[in-house]
Amino acid sequence: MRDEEKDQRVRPGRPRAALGALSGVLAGFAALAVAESVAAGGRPQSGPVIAGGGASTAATPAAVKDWAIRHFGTDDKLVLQLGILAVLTVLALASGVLAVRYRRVGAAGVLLFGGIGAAAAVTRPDSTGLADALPSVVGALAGALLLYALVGRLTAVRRPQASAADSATGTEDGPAGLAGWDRRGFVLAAASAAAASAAVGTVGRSLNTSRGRDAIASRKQIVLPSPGSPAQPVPRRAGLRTPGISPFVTPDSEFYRVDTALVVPKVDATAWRLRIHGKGVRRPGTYSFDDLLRRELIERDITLTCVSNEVGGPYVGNARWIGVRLADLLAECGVKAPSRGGPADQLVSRSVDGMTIGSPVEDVMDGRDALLALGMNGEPLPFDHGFPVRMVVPGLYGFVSACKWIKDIELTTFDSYDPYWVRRGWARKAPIKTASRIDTPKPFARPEAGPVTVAGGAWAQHRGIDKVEGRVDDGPRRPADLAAEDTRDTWRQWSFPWQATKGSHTLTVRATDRTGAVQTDRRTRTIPDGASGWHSVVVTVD
Ligand SMILES: Nc1nc2c(c(=O)[nH]1)N[C@H]1C(S)=C(S)[C@@H](COP(=O)(O)O)O[C@H]1N2
Ligand SMILES: [Mo]
Repeated sequence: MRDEEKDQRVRPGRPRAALGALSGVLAGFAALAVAESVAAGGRPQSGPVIAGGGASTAATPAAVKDWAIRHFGTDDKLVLQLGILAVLTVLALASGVLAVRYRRVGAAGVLLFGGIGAAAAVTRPDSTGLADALPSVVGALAGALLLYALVGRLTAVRRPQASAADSATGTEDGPAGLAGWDRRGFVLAAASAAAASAAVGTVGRSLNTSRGRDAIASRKQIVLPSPGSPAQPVPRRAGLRTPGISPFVTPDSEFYRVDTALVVPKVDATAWRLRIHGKGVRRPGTYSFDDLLRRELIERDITLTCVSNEVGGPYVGNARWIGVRLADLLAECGVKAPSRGGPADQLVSRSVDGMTIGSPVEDVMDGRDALLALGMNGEPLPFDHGFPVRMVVPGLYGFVSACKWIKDIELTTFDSYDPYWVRRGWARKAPIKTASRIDTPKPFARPEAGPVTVAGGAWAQHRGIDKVEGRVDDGPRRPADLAAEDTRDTWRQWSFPWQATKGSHTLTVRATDRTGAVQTDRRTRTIPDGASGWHSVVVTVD
C-alpha cells in the first residue's frame, strides 16, 4: 500500500509526458549503444552515427560542404556527429511522448529511425552488403522494446485495487493522468536500462579501440628501406627564418587533413592489396604492400594543395614522400598514355572507404613524379594521411589525385565515369592554380612602425615559381626576395622588407610561374576548380 500512497502524491497530467520523453531518450540511447557496439564488433563504419553522417555528407550540396570545411576545418566531422546526435535526441523525445498515448506507434517510431540508419549503412559506397544493416536493426529493436516496456510502466498498471483506491480518494485518472502507474517498476526499469546502455556502450568502445590493433601493429613493423632514388637535400636556404612563416617542410602533425572519412580507416598493411585493372590494361595486376616495398622506391618533396583552399587559406602542406613510381607500375600492367594510343584517359583510384578520385592518365604518365606513397617525412604514412598507401601527383589538387587508403586503380575514360567530387559539381580536371600567401604579418596584426619583414609562400606545382611581387597599399609592385627553390613541385618561400609607417595598410602579393603566367587577380570561389585572386592582409601600424 505504501507504493500506492506515493503514487497518489504525483500530480496527474504533467509528469506523464515528461516521463514519456525520458523513456524515449533512454530508448534512443539504448538503441545507439547497442547499434554502435554491434557495429564495433563488425565494421564500425556501419553504425548509424557514422553511416548517417556519411550519407548526410554525401547528400550535402557541394557549396555547403565547402563552407563547412572552411568554417569548421577538420572539426567539420565532429560538428556533423554532434548534429546527428542532436537530431536523434529530438526524435527520441518525440517518440517517447508519442508512446505515452500510442504505445505501439512510439515504438514503431524508434524502428523507423533504425530503418533509416540501416538504409544509410547499406547504401554507403564502402558498404559490404546487407550485413551493414544489422547494427541499426538490432539497435532499433532493442530501443523499441525498451520504449514499449518503459511506457507500459507508465500506463499499464490498472490493478482493480488501485482503481478502487483512486476513486476512493477522488484522484482523477484522465487521459494524461498518472494514477495507477507502476512507479517503482518504471524507476527500476529506467535505471537498469540506463546502466545496461552504459555497459554496452563501454564494451563497444573497447571493441572499437582493439579492432585497429592489427593495423597499428602492421604499421609499427614497417621499416622503410632507403630509397633507390633519394630526394636531393632541401637547399639550406629554401626555408626562411622569418618568425611567423610556415615551416618549409610541414610536420605530419600540422599537415592539413581533408577527407570525408568519419572514421579514419585502419588498414592492416599485411592484408592490404592494390588492384590495377580496366580499359587497356593488358596485364591486370594485384600488389601487396611487400610487393611495393620490394620495388625501387623514390623519394620526392611535393607540396599538396586542396581545391577547397581559399586565397590565403591553410589547406596546403609540403612533405617528403617516399613511394613507388605510379607510371612504372602502370606500364608494367600494359597501360599506355592516351598520347601513345592508350584507350583510357581517366585513372580512377578507389579507397577502402569508398572514395573515388579521377586523374588524367596523361598527367600521371608524363614523366612527373606521380607516386603511390608509402611514407611521409621519413615515416610510414600516418593513418590520417592514407596508411598504408596513397597517391600523390605533383601539380594536381588532392581531389583529383591524392587518394588516401587506396585499394583499387581502374583505367577508364572521362566520358564514361564521374568520380565522387565530379558528381557533386567539381571539375573533372583540376591542375593547381598559381598562388601566393602572406604568412606574416597576420591579418589585423599591429606591428610597430619601422622595418617589418613581410614573408610567405608561393606555389605553382610542377611549373615552379619564378617571381613574387609585393605591394603596399596602392604603391609600386616590388619583387620579393625568393628563397632557394627545392623543386618545381614544392612551394617556394619569399620575403620583402617594408618600412612600416603609422596607420592602416594593405599588403598584397602575386606570383608568376615558370611558364611566365602571372597569378590572376580575378577572385573566384573554390568550386569548381580552385580559388584564384591575390592574397592581401590588412595591418594597423602603431
Ligand atoms: N580516401 C580519400 N582520399 C582522399 C580524400 C577523401 O576524402 N577520401 N580527399 C582528397 C582531398 S580533397 C585532398 S585535398 C587530399 C588531402 O590529403 P591530406 O588529408 O593527407 O592532406 O586527400 C584526398 N584524398
Ligand atoms: Mo581537397
